[in-house]
Formats: sequence, C-alpha cells, structure tokens
Amino acid sequence: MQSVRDVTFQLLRELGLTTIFGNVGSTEEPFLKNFPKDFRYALALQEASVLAMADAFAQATRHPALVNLHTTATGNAMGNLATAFQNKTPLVVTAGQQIREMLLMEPWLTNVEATMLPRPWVKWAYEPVRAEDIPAVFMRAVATALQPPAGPVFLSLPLGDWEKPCESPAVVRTVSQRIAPDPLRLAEFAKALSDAKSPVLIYGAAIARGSGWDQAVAFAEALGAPVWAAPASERAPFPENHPLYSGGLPFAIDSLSKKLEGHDVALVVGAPVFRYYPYIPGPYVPAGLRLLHISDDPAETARAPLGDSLLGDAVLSLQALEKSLIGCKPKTTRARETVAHGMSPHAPAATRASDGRLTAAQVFRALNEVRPANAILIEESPSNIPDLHTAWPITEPDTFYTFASGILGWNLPAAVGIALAERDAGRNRPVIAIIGDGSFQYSVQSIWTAAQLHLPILIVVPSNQEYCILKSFAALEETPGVPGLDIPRLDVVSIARGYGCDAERLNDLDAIKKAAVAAWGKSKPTVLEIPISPPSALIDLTSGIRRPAG
Ligand SMILES: Cc1ncc(C[n+]2csc(CCOP(=O)(O)OP(=O)(O)O)c2C)c(N)n1
Ligand SMILES: [Mg+2]
Repeated sequence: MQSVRDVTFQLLRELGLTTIFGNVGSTEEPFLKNFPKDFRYALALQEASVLAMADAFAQATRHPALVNLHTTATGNAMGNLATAFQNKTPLVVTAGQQIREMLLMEPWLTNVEATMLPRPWVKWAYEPVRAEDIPAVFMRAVATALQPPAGPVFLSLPLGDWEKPCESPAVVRTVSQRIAPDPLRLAEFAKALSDAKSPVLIYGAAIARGSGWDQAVAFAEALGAPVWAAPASERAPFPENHPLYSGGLPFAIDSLSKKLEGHDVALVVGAPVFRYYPYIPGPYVPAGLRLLHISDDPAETARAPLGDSLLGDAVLSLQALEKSLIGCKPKTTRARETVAHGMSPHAPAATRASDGRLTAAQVFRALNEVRPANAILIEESPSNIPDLHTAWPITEPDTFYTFASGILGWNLPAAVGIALAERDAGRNRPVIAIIGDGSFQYSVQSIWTAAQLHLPILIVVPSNQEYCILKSFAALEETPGVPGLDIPRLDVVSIARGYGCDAERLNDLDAIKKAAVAAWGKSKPTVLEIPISPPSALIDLTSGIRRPAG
C-alpha cells in the first residue's frame, strides 16, 4: 500500500513541481523523509528568503513553484507572501503542522488557526480534514494558484499524515490560465478607441507576465497611440526604446492625471487603476477623458475609482482589440503627433558629488555601458529608482523584475530565484541586482543560497548609509524630527563574505566596470558595495519612476 507521501510526491513529479524551496523544521521532516533523488531542495536560511526565491523562480520559469515553510514561522515570510499575491505569482506554500493527536492541547509548534495566518495574502488556505485527502488537496492548490488571477495558496499539513495509507493514485488535472474577454464589450472598447481623437495606452505587468510584448507593440502601432508603463510596474510591459514609449506614469493622483492631459480615451491593460503611493490629491484623470480598463482580476477592476472595465487576459484582449480596430484613423498621423509626448531631454553627464563620492547615476551609467543587452535587472534601491531607470532602458522582454508591493526584502532573494531559473533553462542571461544598503539587510541570508548554488549573480549595493527615500518622504509629509533614518557603519563587504560571496568596496568607475564583467563569468555571487552620495536635492516622490531613456 502506498503512503500519502508516495502518492503526493508522484503527483508533484507529474506536475513538474520537483524543486522545493524551503526552510525545514521538525514539523516538515516527515514530509521530506527519504527525499527523492529526482527532486531538488533549495534551502534558504529564513522564510522571507524562501518565499521570494520561489516567487521569482515561478515568474522566470512561468510555472508554479512549491514552498515548504515551518508551521507558524510562515509569519516570517508574510511580507514576501503579500508581495507574491500582488505580483500574481502562482505559488503553493506549504507548512508543517503539529501532529493531529496533540493539536487539541496546542503543544509547541502548533499553528493555531493555521488557515487564518496567511490571510489576506493567499487565494486559498486549507488544512486537510483527512490525511488521505492530501494529494487531491495539492491538486486543488495548484489549480487555484494557476487560474486567473494567479496567486499564492497555503496548505497546513499535520506531520503525522505522511505515513498513512493512500489507496488510489492522485488524479492529475489541468486548468486554463487565460480568460478571453466578452466579445460584445470588447467591440465597445474597440469602437471607443477607434473613435478617439487622441487615445493613450497604459500598459501593466500582466502583459510581461503573459509574454505579450509583440501584441502590445502591434496594438500600440495599429492605434498610433503613446504608451506609458503603469505606475511602479513590477515588470516592464513594453520595450523602452520604442518610439511610442513615453515612460512610467507617476504614482501620485494629481501628477498622474497631468500626464494624461490632452487625451480623450485612456486604455489601461494589465495593471491596477492605479498603483498610488504619496497622497497628492487632485482629479484621477483630466476632465473629459474616458478611462477603459482591462484586467483578469475582478478585485482590481472592482476597486478602480473610475472608468469602465472588461475582465479578460491582457494579451488575449490586446490581440482581439487589434483585430477590431478596423476603420481606425491613419496610424502614422496620430503616432507622429504623440511620439514626442513625455520624452525627457538627455541627462547631463554626471560628475562626482561634492563630497568626492560617486553618484548613483554615475554608477548605473557605468554598469549599463558594460552589460549585455539581455542582462536581467532586479531593483530594490528606493531613492535611486529614477536614476536607474534613466540610465538603464529595458529593451528585451523578461529583463526587468521588481516587487509589486514596496515591501522591502523581496528583490535580493528574487535575484537568486531568477538566476536559478536562468541556469535551469540553459538561458544563462547575466543577472544583476541593485539593492540599497538598507534594503540589503531584510533578506540578506539569501546570498548564502546563491553561493551554495554557485550562481554568478552581480549584486550592487549603492551605500548612502541612510534610508534616503524616507528623508524625502518626511519632507513631503512635513514630518521633521523622525528618528531611525540613518544606518551608519554597516560593513556590507564583510557581511557578504561571511555568507560565502566575493565582495569588494569600490569607489572608482573603471574598477566597477571591470568587477561587473568579471562577476558574470564566475561560479559564485559577487557583492559590490559602492559608497554613494545621497542626492543633493530631495527626491521628487511624485515623478514617474520608469522614465523614458534620454
Ligand atoms: C519591509 C519593509 N520595512 C520598512 C519599509 C519602509 N522603508 C521604505 S524605503 C526604506 C529605506 C530603504 O533604504 P535603502 O535600501 O538604503 O534605500 P535608499 O532610500 O537609501 O535609497 C524603508 C525602511 C519597507 N518599505 N519595507
Ligand atoms: Mg540607503
């Protein structure tokens, strides 16, 4: 007779879920016992790192990923679970639970109300009623995680269940991952766009997730409309060197609305309406503009403060819309009118700051000079985002990742998951993570996993010894005297070496370029700590962060 464990592992094998990202405890050991040779266990040293590594791995492989956490310590991964939910990443997050025989007394390691713990950041949370349900529970978990909108699910699995007999083999099922839009409503949208005098497109990360750059470009060209990236897009939805690309929309109400002035119809595809951050009140859109919204997430369409929406897959909708645009105005005229819209002048050549330290802009330009076009950029460097996006246009699909949430500690472990996926797929594109000196600390132990897995990631830490962005925020919010904004005397190089990475502190652009090129040829991660000057002026928190390349 097969055990619950045997049947479950066979199911996972058939579903292609043979990598388990985990951090193990006594409540998980019965699940992991006699770990099958055709499975891989990717160990991270804290749950936050486990979760984000798996999230990015799932994104980069376009396949769900499996996570195994330690009972209530699932809470350590909560920030990154919230990010995974907002990233819309299909993840099956499991955690061990104390043995059923003792649960009533709540011994050590009981996950009390286990299905409450991960809420609201899971699509489904479940603890099986019977041990023998576990294989079918995994199947339901995968189906739930994959169906739109994709996202994480959580399973709490009592440790005594794995040896129990399981009579029948698991039933493997498949589900669809894309929902086609309602054709009648789509025709209305197509008519509104075709009749528009000056339409504008706002593209979101769902286009990138759906491998839809070609369809996004084809539709923008057919309509002849400028394209903005939705505010704080976690993936780049459009080639940033395309003549119709206007930049990233700001994530403040008033500033965003101003960017849309002069347009009569805006179509948002595959993004929330809108992802705001600082509160700058004003109209959501300019007077007279009609907003149309396409998303496969009914919660996203429901919470939009204005506009008319259509539920459907971003890429399928763009394809269908393009076919329905017949009778549209000549493309070229409108394109020419709008191409210049929003383009910024070339940035002046940067010089060192007055304190002799490099500026972030100098560092990013130097790195951009030496990187291959297909290098994958991962970013968590809050005050330096505008400089980074100006210096480093994204011109190839799937070469930019960040978090949809703003919860720090996602991007460093994400770089590990992406590099692992790149190697598995045989693509081996160079991976570079730009991680602020504050941000570096949240899931820092993930670099140990990168070292253990021999992943040649380049991690650049622009070190300004402060939570720079929060100083600008304090000015915007008029909150002087906030404590805890300086982080002096962090030795990033020693920390990185302690986890098994190569590390150097560099102050010179040529040395940085050399070290970057060398890093991609190694079989271990490299961390470069680069002392930088905080910007001389406060950061403009209302500006767009995915600026057009100058
Ligand atoms: C997990 C988490 N904790 C706290 C914050 C608040 N926070 C936002 S930005 C920031 C500072 C980031 O510092 P650093 O990475 O050095 O970037 P800098 O602003 O200096 O460029 C903090 C603490 C957050 N967003 N996420
Ligand atoms: Mg900093």
